Amino acid sequence: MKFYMTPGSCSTGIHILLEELELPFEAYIVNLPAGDHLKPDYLAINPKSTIPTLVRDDGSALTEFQAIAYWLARKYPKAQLMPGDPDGDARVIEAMDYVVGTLHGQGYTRIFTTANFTPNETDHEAVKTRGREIVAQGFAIMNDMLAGKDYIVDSFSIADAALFYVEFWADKIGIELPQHCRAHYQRMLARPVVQRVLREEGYR
Ligand SMILES: N[C@@H](CCC(=O)N[C@@H](CS)C(=O)NCC(=O)O)C(=O)O
Repeated sequence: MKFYMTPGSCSTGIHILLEELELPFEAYIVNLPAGDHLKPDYLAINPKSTIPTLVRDDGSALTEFQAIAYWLARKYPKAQLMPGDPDGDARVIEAMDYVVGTLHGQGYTRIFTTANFTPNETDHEAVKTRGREIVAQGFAIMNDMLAGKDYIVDSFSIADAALFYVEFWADKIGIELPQHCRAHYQRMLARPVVQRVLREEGYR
């Protein structure tokens, strides 16, 4: 498989899942600041110009974090990256979608790509502030979900890989994590695969 990724981005969550599954893959770094994702070669693979993209062994490209994570969990069920019962699986998808769609998609994007939300530079601070509010509310919700648990459901799942990358971003830009998210982040950092992935991405 070919994995298109950017170090320290949302693709880190998929990178963790690929390595948890011990799958062979070739990693291709897409340099977002340099605009690699907008070049014709990459658009031919993923016309949405986003990372992550996973090109499977049959040559087909899969995009969107949740779809890639779900496909990996279903395709390689032995690793139990989802509970495997309808209720448990729905809880995993519920949490993962909230993290990717809301914390990342509505919160962090306002902080990282502020200019996409307003043409007026004078509004930038207000957009960033709103982003931080959405992220803070998101972590408060995830914090309640984690109370009394090591992971989002009973054991490590694809949703934890999603939560990890937004916690990692919080760490990098100085957003304080609430208690259970902080413990979850530390628990994730203690996983050998997470340590290896961060090393490979140039962070350790
Ligand atoms: N909904 C997409 C969002 C992915 C996304 O926004 N990735 C960012 C990097 S973390 C990106 O590709 N940004 C470049 C762009 O949107 O053009 C997914 O779940 O994969």
